[in-house]
Amino acid sequence: MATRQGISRAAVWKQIQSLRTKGYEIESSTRKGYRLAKFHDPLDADMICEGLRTKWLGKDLRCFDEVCSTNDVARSVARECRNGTVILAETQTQGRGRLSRPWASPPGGIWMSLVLKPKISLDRAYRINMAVSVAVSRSMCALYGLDVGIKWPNDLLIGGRKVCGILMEISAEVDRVDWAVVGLGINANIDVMGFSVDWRATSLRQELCQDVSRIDLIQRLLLEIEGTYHRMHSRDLYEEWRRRSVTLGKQVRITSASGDLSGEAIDLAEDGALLIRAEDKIKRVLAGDCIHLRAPGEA
Ligand code: BT5
Repeated sequence: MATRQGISRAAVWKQIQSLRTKGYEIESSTRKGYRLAKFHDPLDADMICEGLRTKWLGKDLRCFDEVCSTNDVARSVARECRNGTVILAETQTQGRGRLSRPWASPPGGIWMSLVLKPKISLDRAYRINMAVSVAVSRSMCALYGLDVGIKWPNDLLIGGRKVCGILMEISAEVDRVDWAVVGLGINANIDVMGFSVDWRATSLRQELCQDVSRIDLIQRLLLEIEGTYHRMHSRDLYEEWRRRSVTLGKQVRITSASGDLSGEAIDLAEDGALLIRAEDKIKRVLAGDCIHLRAPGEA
């Protein structure tokens, strides 16, 4: 190794030590050299930035070992940081979903928040959610050939199980958005066996029976999000979002502040609303929790 690199054996050893401190398990054997013992995929900002092909998203990218919530870290810097700043953490002690529900964030996942500063009014902000969910679905399909559907309003499912949740938090003036923090929780290389069965969760590890490179996935995600973000107001993006929906056509129950509503999800409107046929009336729902009900006979 030393000869090939044209450096001393001591220099090789020093590099190996530095990789070990980053968590790589490297075996050494006299005369044979070194061997990577186990696939390891650290969240390393330099490694992510090296192959990142975006123009602005992730140009300021900060990785932490442990935080309360990457959304909290992102919110605390949102005002002064540049558009497209990305916060990542190996684990979160208080990861959260909507309505402050807990979000399990063990090591191996991708717990990531983006600070975005779009020049849009608050009533167009749902388009950010659309852009991000389409980008996640596309990335996973392109990298792993997985069919990842969008469950209204903010989940990504594989075979009916949740692989990713999105939490968007916004600060706005009357007429414009100051910043939006978009938190993505992606179950990448984690075991979901210990999660409550009611969550109907899955992970990329579970679906693919192997671990993925989080670095490749993060780079791909950021590139796709930058692309869909620029097209967020296009008809095109809305149509793709609608096409990737797994809620359309399903019997659903929506729980929201205004009560429960059950019926058939018959359409998704351009403003992000879900249209439900219930008792022969069409109702529009803009926000709420959605449960896909199983049709009789469905597994
Ligand atoms: C969401 O909320 O799906 C949004 C989750 C966003 C998490 C990211 S991680 C990075 C950033 N920092 C944060 O603190 N948050 C964001 P919601 O639709 O409310 O779903 C929450 C529900 O999903 C919980 O009540 C559980 O039922 C379930 N759940 C919790 N952890 C899960 C996990 N890892 N995978 C799948 N389901 C989970």
